[in-house]
Amino acid sequence: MRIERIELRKVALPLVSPFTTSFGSVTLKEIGLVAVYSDGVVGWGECAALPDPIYSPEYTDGALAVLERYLAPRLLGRDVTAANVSNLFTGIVGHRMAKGALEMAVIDAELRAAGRSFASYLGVTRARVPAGVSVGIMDTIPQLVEAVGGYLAEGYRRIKLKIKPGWDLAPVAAIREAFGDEVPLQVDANTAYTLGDAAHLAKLDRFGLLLIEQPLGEEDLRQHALLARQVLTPICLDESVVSPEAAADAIAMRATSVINIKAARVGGYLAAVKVHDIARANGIPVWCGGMVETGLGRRANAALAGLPGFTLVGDVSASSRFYSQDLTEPVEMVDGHIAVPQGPGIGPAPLPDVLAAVTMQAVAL
Ligand code: NPG
Repeated sequence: MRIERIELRKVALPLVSPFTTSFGSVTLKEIGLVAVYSDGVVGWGECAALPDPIYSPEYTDGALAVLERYLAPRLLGRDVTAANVSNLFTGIVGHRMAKGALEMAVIDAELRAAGRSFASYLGVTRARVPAGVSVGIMDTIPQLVEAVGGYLAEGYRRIKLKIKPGWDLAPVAAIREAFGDEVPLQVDANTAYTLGDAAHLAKLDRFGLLLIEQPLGEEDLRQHALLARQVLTPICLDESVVSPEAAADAIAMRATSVINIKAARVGGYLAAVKVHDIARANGIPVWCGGMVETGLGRRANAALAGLPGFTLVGDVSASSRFYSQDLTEPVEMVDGHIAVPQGPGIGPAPLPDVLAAVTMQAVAL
């Protein structure tokens, strides 16, 4: 399809409550949006980067600048297919979230034009995926217990607790005590520890957690492999797995026995499928991570999570987990599950009124 026009927008959506991780709090999600115009259809892509470079080097304004100056010009006026978009970015180093957003918009446009769903494009036949929720660091343990109780009552099938030094053993113990050992529970440190904390992290073993996510630094693959020998709980990498190649290395080094797949982090949904395939071929279970996406990325994630290697419950939640007003029709949780969208494209487009109200800046190329 010929790419006639590309629009880049920055939108800002307030979160229902601050979301705090070991690297800071997010209260307002500033999101880069890409709209690709071709043959009478519009394809939408969402850039999952955060407003600040605290999770990865990318951030919303930086991603939009790279999209405008380097990535969009490579597609404009050309005939492209979703499958060859990433080849057109050859020579532009890094900026995977920006690249993934533009590729997502082309996938959406291509599928809308063909009247085909993203699930069918991925070969996904599951109609729904179980919903999991990521619970941020709170001021007090009673607050955390109340929040987790609320999510369990809503029907979430798995709880992930954010941890950091000083907020780890006690909150996990409190959740086990309040809700029992049967609740599928895991923790996410977002790189907050060092290998010197191995003995401390091993104290989490007694809680029967599904996994400890990204305890050490993004570049500490070798140290994760050493840590994995000192704790019984499976180690799961997130930040470290920035590409299919990084996934293959981490697996080969035994630095990880589970992988959190976030399409944005690895450069888009097609690279995410590659990570899935590598993990599956090596017997490594995967689950779908989230980046506080709007309905656009949230529905795309639900489809991705339908692939057969996604055997663990992901951070695939309802829009209401983060947004009182989503950009699209809200993603609903029914019976603890999120539907895999079956309509054309990645899912419903942004609601025009909402889009207009939350757009902070826009540029048309
Ligand atoms: O459900 O969308 C979601 C958020 C899940 O905890 C989540 N994401 O490190 O996995 C993470 C974390 C995150 C959130 C990372 C915001 C970066 C920013």
